[in-house]
Amino acid sequence: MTNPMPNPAMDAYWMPFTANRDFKKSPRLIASAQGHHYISNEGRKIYDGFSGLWTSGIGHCHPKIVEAVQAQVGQLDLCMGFQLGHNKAFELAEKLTQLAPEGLDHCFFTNSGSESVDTALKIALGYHRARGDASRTRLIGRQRGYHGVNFGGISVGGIAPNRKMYSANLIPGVDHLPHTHNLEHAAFSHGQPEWGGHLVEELEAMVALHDASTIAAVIVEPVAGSTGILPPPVGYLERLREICTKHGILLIFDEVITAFGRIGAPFAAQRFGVTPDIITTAKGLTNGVIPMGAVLASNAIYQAFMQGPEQGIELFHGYTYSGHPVAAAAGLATLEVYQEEGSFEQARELETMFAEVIHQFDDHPRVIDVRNFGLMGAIELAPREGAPGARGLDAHKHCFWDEDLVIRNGMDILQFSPFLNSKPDDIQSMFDSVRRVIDKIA
Ligand code: PXG
Ligand code: PLP
Repeated sequence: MTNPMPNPAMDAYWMPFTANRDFKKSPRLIASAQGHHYISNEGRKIYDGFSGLWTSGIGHCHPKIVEAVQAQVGQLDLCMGFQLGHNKAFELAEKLTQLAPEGLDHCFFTNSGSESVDTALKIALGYHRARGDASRTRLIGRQRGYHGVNFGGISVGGIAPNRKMYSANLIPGVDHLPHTHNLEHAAFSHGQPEWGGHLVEELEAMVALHDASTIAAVIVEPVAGSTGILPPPVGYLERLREICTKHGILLIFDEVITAFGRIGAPFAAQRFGVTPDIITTAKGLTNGVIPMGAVLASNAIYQAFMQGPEQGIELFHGYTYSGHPVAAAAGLATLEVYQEEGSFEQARELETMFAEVIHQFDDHPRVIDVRNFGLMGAIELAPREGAPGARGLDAHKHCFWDEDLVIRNGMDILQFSPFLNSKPDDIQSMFDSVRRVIDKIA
């Protein structure tokens, strides 16, 4: 135990995606972090089973990233990013496109996954228009998809509570493919389910209904994350690529979670051998240290915009902090560490052990499904009668208070995002803790 840090006044801060009133009664506050642990305000050392929020795959306060950020902030804190630039943003774009699947040669910087998604949707719409194909305006997402919280992202997203307050104001002309989760046919699948590949054919039905000439893009998470880990059924992504190519529809992979080693490769696109036209990223780009996102686009897309008078702005879009120097420095240091430490390979090696340990819950009486891919895993608990989500939140709280462990719950789905460089023993003891907790909570 280290010295306790007093808790602050709680009232003013409106917390994101949090039960504010419940939280403030018994706050779970973090004072510092190092490597694989948090230190709570009361001085407990707590294992982080979620790598931040899918963000910090190589651990907290990695010395190389900390040093790069400290040096940068004293050298160039900010430079105007519109009509002015600085080396590190260009260097990071180069490095990132080298890491990306072949053909994704251009990089637009944002500050978050939500901004990456809205940027990608705008680029997709703009691309068709720039090519004189302006009737391609329809966007297709997927049920249960999470694409951040901005208006574009919630429109193509498929999570009801994120949408319902704004249902009259979502962007028009959006359809949703069916999600791929099925307890009857695919519960307890190890990795990619055998069942469900046929669901992608719904896209052909949408093309038949609307005509391909009206459809701009399809956006999916290669492995759906936030909704509770839904790996793509065998053959699904390959067929999705085929249908999109056949009909001139752009394919966007939202890789905010799946990029940077989370599934044992730089990008999910490479792991699955399916190359989209656009990839959105954030989170692991800087190991979560400084907010930053990036949209990677194919050369064909970039070139479609590079027309007209050379002094004209080609894309009327950008954020004050696009390519921020401190974020870029963090990104460069992070990519270097991934390479030096072999983080993506480390993750790939851990995934078999992770799968074995998480599937030890398959026969637990309170568990209705266990899903995994790479270092993404979910244990779905049976909901309590009349109180959906209560059992999951209880599990999160008991892990925190009784087991010194942070896990995440989305309703009754417990989610795990272990560090890329986890020690196998730590993964085992995390699940020992989880078992004690779900054995004892009602
Ligand atoms: N797209 C995807 C696929 C994401 O997972 C976003 C966009 C939005 O990123 P920002 O940086 O705007 O939050 C995300 C973010 C969870 C959880 O519990 C997942 C996310 C965010 C918060 C919680 O799984 N993903
Ligand atoms: N609102 C106002 C009044 C602004 O001036 C700006 C940017 O200049 C924004 C919103 C957008 O902010 P950001 O570029 O950080 O997304």
